[in-house]
Amino acid sequence: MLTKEEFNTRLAQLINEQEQLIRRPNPKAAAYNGVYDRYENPVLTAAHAPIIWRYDLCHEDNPNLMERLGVNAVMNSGAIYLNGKYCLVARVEGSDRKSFFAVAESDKPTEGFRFRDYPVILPDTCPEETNVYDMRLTQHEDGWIYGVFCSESKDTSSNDLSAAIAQAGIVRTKDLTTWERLPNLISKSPQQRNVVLHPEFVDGKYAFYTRPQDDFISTGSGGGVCFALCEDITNPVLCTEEVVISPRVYHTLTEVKNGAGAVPIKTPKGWIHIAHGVRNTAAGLRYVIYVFATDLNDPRKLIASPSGLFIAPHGIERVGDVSNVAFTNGAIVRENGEVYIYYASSDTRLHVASTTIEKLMDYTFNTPSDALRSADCVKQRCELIAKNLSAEKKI
Ligand code: M1P
Repeated sequence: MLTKEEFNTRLAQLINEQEQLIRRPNPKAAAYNGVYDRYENPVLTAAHAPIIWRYDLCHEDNPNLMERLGVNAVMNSGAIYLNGKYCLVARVEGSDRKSFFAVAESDKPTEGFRFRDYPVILPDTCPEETNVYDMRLTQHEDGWIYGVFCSESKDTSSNDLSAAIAQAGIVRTKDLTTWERLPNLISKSPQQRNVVLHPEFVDGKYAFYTRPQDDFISTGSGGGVCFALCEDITNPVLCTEEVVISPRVYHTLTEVKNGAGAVPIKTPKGWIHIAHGVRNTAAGLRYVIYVFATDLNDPRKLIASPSGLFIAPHGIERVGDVSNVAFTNGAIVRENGEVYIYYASSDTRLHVASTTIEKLMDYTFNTPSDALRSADCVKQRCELIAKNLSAEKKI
């Protein structure tokens, strides 16, 4: 048992260590690919979770200053620039495995993120809901900020204890403080995850990117990232077929599944989507981030598919609770064209990569598409080599 004095000293140490963590500078990492910059440190980790969320600070009740409610991971975050702050709505996973949402904000896009005192209090309208995670934040042209997230419940029709049902939950807010819960999205698919609301009306209707799936983990007959419309967001029933806009393709990084990530970014040449693709390996599923673009006037129409992965987990990012995962569900675009992509590694911590609209467009529209066969990929690469060698002769 700690004396009151020891208790206070230890607590002061905890507070000081966390302050240093939050205030530590986050320099750009040295690696270069011309597309984006990575940063040396994650922007949010479990250690950023406020001490008041985890410890009982009353010496009488907690004389050993024990952590009572641990936090296991901070990851997949929705992102928005609001009232002069970079705001992240992070997925915080308690050590009890239940996730919840919490707002962390900073004046800077790449460092200094600090959680608000309380997590997000979602209206508890779904008694069967066991877990919530991965909120996408859409600043919609109707004036609301929508949060679309995975609402997970036990599948009571199955004898399998781990059988679950994923649905798309919907909330809306103006300030990230007060949240109104709307009904879950109704689609023809038995399961939905990675659902994103498009920021503009399409044909006068709300538009969703969906990811139909037959099973909680396996997409089964689900063909990829889809697009569908909805008349009334307060009664969110999809009123058009879900059409595949970014398909799963054999022997590519989307073979097993894929899913929409950040809210699509509007550029002069099209909507740029930063999504995730999943392939299987002997070491389990590998999640990477990839990019595609759809038509400005018809976001159902795929207009660019740069080949290969955009962000893969690097170094320490490859290890965590679910290793070999890079996953994004939030990006912030500033008026000056800066873009900050918040991505999580291995379901454990959150990082940022920075780029610009100009570079994103260059990457999206000038990177060749996947040639789909080794022989054709070699041809593609030889063309590049030949071009470079002939340019070298001219220099
Ligand atoms: O564990 C990796 C990711 O798995 C899920 O993504 P998907 O539905 O595409 O398999 C999500 O649960 C996500 O939270 C998680 O990071």
